[in-house]
Amino acid sequence: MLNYNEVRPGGIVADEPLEELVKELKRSVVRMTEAAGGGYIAQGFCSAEVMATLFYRVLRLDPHDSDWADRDRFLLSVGHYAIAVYAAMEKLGFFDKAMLDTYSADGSVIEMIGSEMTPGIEITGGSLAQGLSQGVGLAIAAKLRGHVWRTVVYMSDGELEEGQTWEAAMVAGHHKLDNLLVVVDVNGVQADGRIEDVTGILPIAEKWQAFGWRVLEIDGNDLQVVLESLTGGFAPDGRPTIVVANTIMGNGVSSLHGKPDVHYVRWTPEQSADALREIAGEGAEPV
Ligand SMILES: Cc1ncc(C[n+]2csc(CCOP(=O)(O)OP(=O)(O)O)c2C)c(N)n1
Repeated sequence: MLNYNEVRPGGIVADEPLEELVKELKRSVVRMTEAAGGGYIAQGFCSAEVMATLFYRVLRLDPHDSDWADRDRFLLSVGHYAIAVYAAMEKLGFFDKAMLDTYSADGSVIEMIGSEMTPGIEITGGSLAQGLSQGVGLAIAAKLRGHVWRTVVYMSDGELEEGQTWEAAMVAGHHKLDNLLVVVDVNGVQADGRIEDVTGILPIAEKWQAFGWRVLEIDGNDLQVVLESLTGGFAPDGRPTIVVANTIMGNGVSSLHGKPDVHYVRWTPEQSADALREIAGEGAEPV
């Protein structure tokens, strides 16, 4: 049996400390929202540790790689988290830094919701809960065709409220897709309020286990824990893996903490300047 963790070790910015890469990613998130006057800021910050780890330590995704057809497949199911993905992809050389300033602008290929128009984005993610089905298809295809690339699907707890997710989960367990890794961001809220007030999804781990998955439940904002979990993310025993990453909405930006209405944020230049100070370790402490 293949060990998919060994198939693609390391990342292409492996020499740069991950802590610094996380800060850089967050600064790029702020830059995008400064130009646009707002955006999915809280999501950019709650997912920063996971996205940095995936793009800089796990995925084989090099836009200059001549072996592009054999890249890992990263599927952003929850399309509005694209802000963090763009930040990571720019660093990897998918597009110029100046393009970050066009986030969500008319005609820009880095749209507010990730779509296949953007270099490196595999699927259009705006209609939520479709990414896992697509990922299952890609993982099955890799096995049928004898490819060693892996499929990683990033999704959110809001998508666990949708039926399509569970059909795909059942199929993945049935086919023992050990080349499939899902990370689900669990920040406890969706567009209409608290997840548990809209449609309860607890317990999460037990549901996936019942569908034949290996489940790792972690603090998704603890960089060391995230790194350990994701670099060993593929199960050695034939099961698909889901990493349940518990996160804090707007993590590290104190003006966003604990607010019920930060799904989409507009902010002032002063607020974004405050956020940059907090990233640099000045000002309020993260919760
Ligand atoms: C199929 C579908 N249903 C509903 C929506 C509307 N919608 C957009 S974002 C969102 C919240 C999703 O929850 P989550 O991604 O957990 O929110 P966040 O982490 O951003 O708080 C919803 C319901 C959608 N885009 N697609």
